[in-house]
Amino acid sequence: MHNIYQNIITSKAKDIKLLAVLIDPDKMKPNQVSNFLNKVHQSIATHIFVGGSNVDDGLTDSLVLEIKKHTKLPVILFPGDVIQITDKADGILFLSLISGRNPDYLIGKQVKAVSKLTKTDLEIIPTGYVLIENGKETAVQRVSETKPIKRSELQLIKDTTKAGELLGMKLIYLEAGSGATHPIEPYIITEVKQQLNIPLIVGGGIRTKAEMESAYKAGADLVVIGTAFEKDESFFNELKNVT
Ligand code: 1GP
Repeated sequence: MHNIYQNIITSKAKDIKLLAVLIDPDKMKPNQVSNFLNKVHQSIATHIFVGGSNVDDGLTDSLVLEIKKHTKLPVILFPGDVIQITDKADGILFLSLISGRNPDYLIGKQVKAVSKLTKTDLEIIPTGYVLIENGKETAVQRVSETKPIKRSELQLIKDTTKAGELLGMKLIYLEAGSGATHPIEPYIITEVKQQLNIPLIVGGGIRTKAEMESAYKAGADLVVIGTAFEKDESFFNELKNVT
């Protein structure tokens, strides 16, 4: 029995902020995992997300197996495609790209995933995935062939995230895209947060502790950071767990 979602809900209720470190199987080799996770464990990170937009078949499975050997943190798949599903993880964000209008990423890939998912013990967490433009084309945009919502379309962003909640999704993920030039603006996070009851994940382009904290302050319950750690592992020093 997993309790990943319940723990997120409990943390939200207690206003304990969560941090997921995103590992892209395309960018990390199994022999780098142990060293990387040592740094993760000294930081305030609470979750490991694993996923990417362009990952070859089989890579995720072997990488997650290695990650699980070295951590007790929950390992959650954040898959860009059905081939990234592996039973070696603890859970999966079962994403629907609700900001886009590509039926494949709204429901098609989810249907294809079912035969794999039902053979696993993964905790499946339905997640409304909302891509917001950040000034340059991101991998999600390219791969999914969808348009992000413009930052200026605040009402559309709010209505899209609320529609996800009303459809029964358990999390909303506000995404600027991996390596985004700038993170989602705090006022957007706040506006979205104010009308949501479910937990809010924010990621994409967060490179400093200040940006992370401003996302939390604006209302993010869980922040996701990938590129900043890939580029410079000393960033973990800024996020040391001092307790
Ligand atoms: C990408 O939100 C995640 O899907 C993390 O983005 O790699 O820019 O931290 P970064």
